[in-house]
Amino acid sequence: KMLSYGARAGLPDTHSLASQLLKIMEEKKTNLCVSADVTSSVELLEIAVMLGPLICVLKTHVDILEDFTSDVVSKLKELAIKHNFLIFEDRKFADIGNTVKHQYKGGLYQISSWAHIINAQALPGPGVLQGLCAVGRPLGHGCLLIAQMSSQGSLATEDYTQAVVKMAEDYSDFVFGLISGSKISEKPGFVHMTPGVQMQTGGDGLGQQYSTPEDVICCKGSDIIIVGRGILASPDRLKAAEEYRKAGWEAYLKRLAGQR
Ligand code: UP6
Repeated sequence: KMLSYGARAGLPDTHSLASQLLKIMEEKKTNLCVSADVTSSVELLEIAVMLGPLICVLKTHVDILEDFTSDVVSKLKELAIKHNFLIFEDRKFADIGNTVKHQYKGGLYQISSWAHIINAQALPGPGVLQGLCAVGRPLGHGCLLIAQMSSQGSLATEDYTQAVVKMAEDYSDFVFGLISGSKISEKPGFVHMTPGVQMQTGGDGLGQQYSTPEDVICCKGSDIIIVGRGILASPDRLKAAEEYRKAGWEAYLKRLAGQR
């Protein structure tokens, strides 16, 4: 039997950040993460203001901002509190523990001071998590391990993916879920987040491959849809985001009802 987001939030071995996220999803009736892939800070904040009420997570790539300042991320933090969403910096850490520790805590972006969620490639082995955990765990932050990618020809296949799931489960004091195309861990507290989502299947000419919200949530059993250009490229971003929220939520209800 499939458990609701709310029920999974209350399981004893669910990571506290996963609990917080699952509760937000249940409360706001949303499994939508918007990928705010823009190069201007004003536009990033506009997205957070406008779409904040509709999302559970705001995903950023702060290193593509042309005008990054610490002020932008403090405003983002305020908006996250106001609208009750989490901030996910999609940094995809992929180096030895000592290096990622510095990349997470320091430099220009000081990611650990504002992002609730980060992610990492498993390729370097557990050291990448040990380094990130040393910085993020005392702050109550959490990490998603990348078990699969949405891009064509991804080398993260079968055995690799299985090894990532094991690594994630072994480090569940800091890792609270996975980036994947479908539900691949049986741990009920784990959150699966899936990028490469649009209303129509297809691609972008640079290797991206799209699945629909219905397929990702209802058929593949993932928990959260990550949508960038499906919303950002729309002339009416608010309307588009509401369509994705609704599609994602209805797919979840359909799966809960066991229609598939
Ligand atoms: N992303 C993927 N695929 C992955 C991992 N991450 O697309 O396997 C990220 C991209 C981008 C977003 O870096 O920020 O998700 C997808 O954007 P899109 O919806 O505009 O294609």
